[in-house]
Amino acid sequence: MGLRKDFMWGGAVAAHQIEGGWNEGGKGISIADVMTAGDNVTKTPRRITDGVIPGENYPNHEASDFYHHYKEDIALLAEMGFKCFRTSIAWTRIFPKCDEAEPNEEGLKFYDELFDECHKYGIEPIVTLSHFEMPYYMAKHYGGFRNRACIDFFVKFATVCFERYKDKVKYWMTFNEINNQADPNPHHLVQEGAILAEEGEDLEQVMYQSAHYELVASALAVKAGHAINPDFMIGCMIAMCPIYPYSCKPVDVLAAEKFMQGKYFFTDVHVKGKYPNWVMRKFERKGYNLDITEEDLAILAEGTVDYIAFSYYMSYAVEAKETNPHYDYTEYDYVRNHFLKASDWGWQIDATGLRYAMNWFADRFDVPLMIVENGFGAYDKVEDDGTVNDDYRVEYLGNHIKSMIECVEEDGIDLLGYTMWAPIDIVSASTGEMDKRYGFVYVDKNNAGEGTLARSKKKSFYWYKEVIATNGECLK
Ligand code: BGP
Repeated sequence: MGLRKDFMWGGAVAAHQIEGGWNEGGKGISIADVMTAGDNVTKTPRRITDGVIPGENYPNHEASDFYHHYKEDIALLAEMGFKCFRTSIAWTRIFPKCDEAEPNEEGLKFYDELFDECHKYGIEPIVTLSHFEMPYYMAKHYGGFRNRACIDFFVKFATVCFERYKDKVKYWMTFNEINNQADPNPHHLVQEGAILAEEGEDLEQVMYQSAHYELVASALAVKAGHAINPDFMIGCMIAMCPIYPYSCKPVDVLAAEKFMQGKYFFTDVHVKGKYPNWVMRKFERKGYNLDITEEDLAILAEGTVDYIAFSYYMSYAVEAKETNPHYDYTEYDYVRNHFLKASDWGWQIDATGLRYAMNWFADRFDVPLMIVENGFGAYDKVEDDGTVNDDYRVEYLGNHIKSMIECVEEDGIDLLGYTMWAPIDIVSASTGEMDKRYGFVYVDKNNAGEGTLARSKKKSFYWYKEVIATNGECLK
């Protein structure tokens, strides 16, 4: 009973949200570097600009300045007893444009030093290859992943990383939250790597085509990685927000199931190596003529992943609509679940949903799971004495970790680790805010970019240290 002795406790971040140093060390511009800051209070969304425009506020340019603070930050994680640390390799540090013949040595060296710093404390680095930070040049010049040419750029980037870090990194993920684009809105399409659709194009069709190329790129990377080091564990990374039926009316139950299929078929392709039948039927019904070759399908079958990594923040609910006879998930709107409270950003808090989601995965896929994101974005208040009493964060994380432990103890689910999001305050991916804070470590910087960048420990810092030290037993 209990979690395995070598359970990987840790935290997760992404390069573009924490590093800063956007134009240092030979780094190229990524798509995150052309996204402005949004604001939850005024409901201002992030904008994607045409290149870097002087005078705009681009929060990822400096972010939490981990590029210059990483030694101090890793020491803080070590003090909490971290066993692992998940981050991404900024693609544009390695290939600033995407199509260069040779990688940028200075970028490779930065991650050598970062991974060495982790190992110094016995912290295992866990690496995402593509986390919402595709080269901007690739988006502009090639059209991002809607262009088959980008498969080769990704596989080359992945291969360079696998070869360089084969003795320093064992756990990898290919594309972060690849299934976010299943909601084919422009923001997600840009983050996942298909640059904006042209006027009049069918967004959903663009999404399926670029998602297919990403899935092929992922499968090729898995094959390349296993050839370089057979001990590598290479996973997919899925954004898991379970979708509940709004009522027990059979049509609502079916609507929720069809919605789950629509959002999570990416997992079928990654783990089982093939598309479910409904996907092909849908392409026929919608008249989508996609570039999916027999060779691609063979690659998908060969490049299956070793584990499922997933993020979990919230759950949704959906109600059937008479106007949607095909139960097409893109035509539904989420409905409010009145049994749940929500964060200040409207994310519905549901620790039980984590157990539901893990059982859903475990029933369908015979590979281990890893929770690689789970956290509570909140406004923190710094008291006069400098402390941050973030009991709400402890409550959120504690309830989710308890649910996770039940999955292992009662449901027998094979779980490799838990990396909460995000141990140090960083820039929010969806809103570009600094004030949407997740950390155990406070970073003195606000939405306008003002602050000293000084780090300080919140109350939750000491709580998580105890959770790790007792392997979760202190929560029982
Ligand atoms: C996931 C992303 C992360 C992260 C997290 C929290 O979707 O993988 O990059 O940011 O969500 O979201 P946000 O930062 O928008 O609060």
